[in-house]
Amino acid sequence: MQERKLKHPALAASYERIAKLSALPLWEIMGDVVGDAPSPMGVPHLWPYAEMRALLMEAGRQISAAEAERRVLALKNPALDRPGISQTLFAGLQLVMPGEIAPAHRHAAGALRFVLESDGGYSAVEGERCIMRRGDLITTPSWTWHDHENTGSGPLIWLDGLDVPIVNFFGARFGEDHPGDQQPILRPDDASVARWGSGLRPDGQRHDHPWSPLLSYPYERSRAALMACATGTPDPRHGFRMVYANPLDGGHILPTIAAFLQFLPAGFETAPAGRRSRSSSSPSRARAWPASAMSSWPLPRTTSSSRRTGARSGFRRGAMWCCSASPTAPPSSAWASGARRRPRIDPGRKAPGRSGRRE
Ligand code: 1HN
Repeated sequence: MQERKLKHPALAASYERIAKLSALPLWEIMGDVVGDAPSPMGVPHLWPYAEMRALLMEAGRQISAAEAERRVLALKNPALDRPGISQTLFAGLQLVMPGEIAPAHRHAAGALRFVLESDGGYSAVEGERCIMRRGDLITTPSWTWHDHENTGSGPLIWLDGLDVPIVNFFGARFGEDHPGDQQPILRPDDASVARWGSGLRPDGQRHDHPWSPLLSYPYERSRAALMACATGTPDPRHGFRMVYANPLDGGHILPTIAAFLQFLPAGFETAPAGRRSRSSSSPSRARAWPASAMSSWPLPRTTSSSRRTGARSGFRRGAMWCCSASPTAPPSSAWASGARRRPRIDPGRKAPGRSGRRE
């Protein structure tokens, strides 16, 4: 109160007494409380994949997945004082080397994985392996057991997106380790895709959760859908964009995180985000895009950069990014900070039907 210019300086003495009771006169600070425009604290930023990947691979030589628990390079928005690409969204690049397991745990934070490199591997979520192929989107809803394994011969790398900042804002940071390095597998691989991902649903089965029952959105299908729908004039700001949807209600994949698959044809330049289409009159944006501009695959992007120029950026491709919506309910059990991990390796334990793992 003291530093700011008061609207009613004559009331300063009262303000002092109000402050002594740890209270504030709202009429002096109304603009700060309700504001007249959104004021995100993050700034647009680009993390170059080639350089990030080199450091991730270096970490792969320095620390094992088991030792790290999660070998993740967490992205930090330069304008924020903690990990997170925005006020509401954590993102990181995760590496699992051939034969490695990232051990099973669960936590209040929900997650998505967008697979960048895979030669074989999966993320097991609540008793089901979601096979990780390049471009696949996999979710880990709040409080579901999850562990990852690289069953291939090359690095397994993906982009993690978590609602950690939202969960922490609500003081709901819970987590728990599974007693084994891997959880028991209860259903066939990619069971959620068979059960919920074909326009049918298992008759008589309910899905009483605030997230999509689909845990995996295989890229082969998503890309085919996007390309089939990418006809006519692209949206001036988003290009051709589709929402990863909950097949039951059309909602987003998770209560706190939405995901989109976006295609910007070669040469297409987006109009500034957040502004109404001044640009829709631009001839370059008003035209339909030929099939020849529709090759290549969408890549993930996590910045809020207003300019995405496929042709100039060198990857004539689309983009995917994520945003946060509303919070999830906190789970029931706690993951005490500090001394918490189970004994790391249980040598007597083996996952069913698997061998040759390095640990
Ligand atoms: C986590 O559990 C994973 O399970 C990845 O793969 C990133 C970032 C913050 C907190 C927990 C994972 C994470 C994380």
